Amino acid sequence: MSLPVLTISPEVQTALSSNQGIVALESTIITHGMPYPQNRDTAMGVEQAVRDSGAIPATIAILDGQIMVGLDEEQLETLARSSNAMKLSRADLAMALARKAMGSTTVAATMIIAHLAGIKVFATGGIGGVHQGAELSFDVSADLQELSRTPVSVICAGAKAILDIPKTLEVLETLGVPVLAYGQDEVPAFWSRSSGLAAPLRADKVSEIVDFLQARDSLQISGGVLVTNPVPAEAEIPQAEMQTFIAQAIEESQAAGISGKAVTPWLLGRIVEITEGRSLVTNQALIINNARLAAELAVALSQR
Ligand code: PSU
Ligand code: MN
Repeated sequence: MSLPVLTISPEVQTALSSNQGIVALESTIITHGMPYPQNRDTAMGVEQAVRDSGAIPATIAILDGQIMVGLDEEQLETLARSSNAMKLSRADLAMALARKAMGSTTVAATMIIAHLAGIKVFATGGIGGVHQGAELSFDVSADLQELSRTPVSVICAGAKAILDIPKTLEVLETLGVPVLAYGQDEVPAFWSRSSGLAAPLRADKVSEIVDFLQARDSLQISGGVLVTNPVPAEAEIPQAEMQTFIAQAIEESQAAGISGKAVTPWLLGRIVEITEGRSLVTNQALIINNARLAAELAVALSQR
């Protein structure tokens, strides 16, 4: 048995050995979450936001079967332009290595690699969860299981409102995953600040999250933590407005027979079209907002 060799960029390597704050970033949002060139611009903007807040970004992806932890600009461009990257989760991550393929990592796969690299904080847009109609389709993202087992703190803007948020919260509770809302009582709903659902836990300051993580460690409770950070007010699309767009997209996806891994990318793409790009602007704003909070957390953790 040998560990898969990680190709860690020089910058991330230096940050690891000098105990600087590092923020892992996923790549499925680049290959399957946004169109080109907004995907590239967002990825670069997110990296910049991490730097501006004093941490080092580590975007994770598979290139030619190599696990990359930290991408340079050219590698990011290659990924952003690609149309054949595999969307990788826990189940298929190893196949991209075996085939020496190009692949992007979902929340689940990014957590696995971040943990292998020794990175404790990860920023994304929204996690996968329980899909609407899951009682028939059984479509529940592998992200939820991963949160229960892999010790990485994931900063997101809540579960995407294309999901069944109450069921997603129930499954997270069953799996023992703490869900914190940052600065408010409600769990945010990705494009919207409110979901109408009370968050199980709340934190108002980064230091409170650090205290919570340290208390968990002292109890030897392993697994991930989900911090949900509401989209900035000026960029949000209110839930009532979003609901009609989402319902239309889901209805169309069912009529078109979309299933499996294709569901999330298809819905996100269709919602960008239906909202004439407005959802994309919101998506960019929320992920940058999450990158900032993640960087603050990574820096605070490295200082304790
Ligand atoms: N949030 C976004 N865009 C995305 C995703 C989340 O705004 O592309 C991706 C994440 O990588 C997440 C994945 O892990 O969708 C979930 O896919 P699935 O539902 O197939 O597990
Ligand atoms: Mn699924």
